[in-house]
Amino acid sequence: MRVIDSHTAGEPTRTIVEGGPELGPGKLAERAARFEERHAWIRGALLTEPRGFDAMVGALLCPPDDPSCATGIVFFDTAGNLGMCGHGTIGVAATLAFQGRIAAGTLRFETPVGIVTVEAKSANTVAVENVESYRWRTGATVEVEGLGRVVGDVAWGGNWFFQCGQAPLPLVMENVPALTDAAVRVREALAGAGITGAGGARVDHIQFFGPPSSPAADSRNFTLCPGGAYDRSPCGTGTSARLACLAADGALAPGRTWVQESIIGSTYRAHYRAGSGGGIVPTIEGRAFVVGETVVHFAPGDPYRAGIGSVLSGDAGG
Ligand code: PYC
Repeated sequence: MRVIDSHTAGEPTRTIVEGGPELGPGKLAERAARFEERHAWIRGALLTEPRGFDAMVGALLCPPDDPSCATGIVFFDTAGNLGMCGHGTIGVAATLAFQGRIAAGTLRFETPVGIVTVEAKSANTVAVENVESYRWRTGATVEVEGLGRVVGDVAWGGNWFFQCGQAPLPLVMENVPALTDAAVRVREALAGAGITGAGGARVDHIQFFGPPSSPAADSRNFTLCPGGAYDRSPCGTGTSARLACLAADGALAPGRTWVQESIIGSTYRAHYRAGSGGGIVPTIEGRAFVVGETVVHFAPGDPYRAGIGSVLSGDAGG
């Protein structure tokens, strides 16, 4: 298998460019489900030690259902598939540009939750018009052990988010372990209280928001991803969900630029237009850089070929 690694605003994407699994026929969402069920070992093999680390997001390029799309993409992290991934989309666009497979201009990528439009402004700067995003629940309240009453909004931006404007601690790097611990407890409390996204979907991304460190930014965030790592980028789908909440509150006008800062200080520029389904259609712009190309080997005698702690099964040959 051959992968190309990139980072978008500090957050890594590992794109499988050769030798990925054959997912069979069906709609992209069905093929993505098959990837999650039958090829789970690939998540462990590519995204955990000894080859990876748990902040990595993988991207599997697949034939799109819609012929107007340049590619289909299944995003995944160590916990499972992601619906959409903003930083990953920017990373895939930079990767395809690096390979000379796309030129500057506008194209479409298909994801299991919808088609996104990608404008490659240069080799490294990419704007993504995301799927329609919306607030699902306002002022959801949970009792969280050690934190007390926590109030936030549940919103969709291509993944499900709980967004809390009162961070339990200042949003600085020294507090990442404590913020991670707090966010994990919020996520468990939400699940325990039956607070979900549409159709009972698990809210698997937790975000705390606070004031930015740069005067050029509007807000800073900390994002807990489903696999348990924090997002080094400002989180593209999370920023989309944030814009949906700001729009619903009348706090951000269509077309106005919102600069979202991550916990490491990297930024996305974002704006939105009205969607056709009552939500908003956000555009997120960020920068990605290719950092490496690797041929990955799976030696049959290697007990950790699917990653430390991963179960060898299916086509991993275990
Ligand atoms: O940028 O949308 C995103 C994202 C989701 C999980 C990690 N990054």
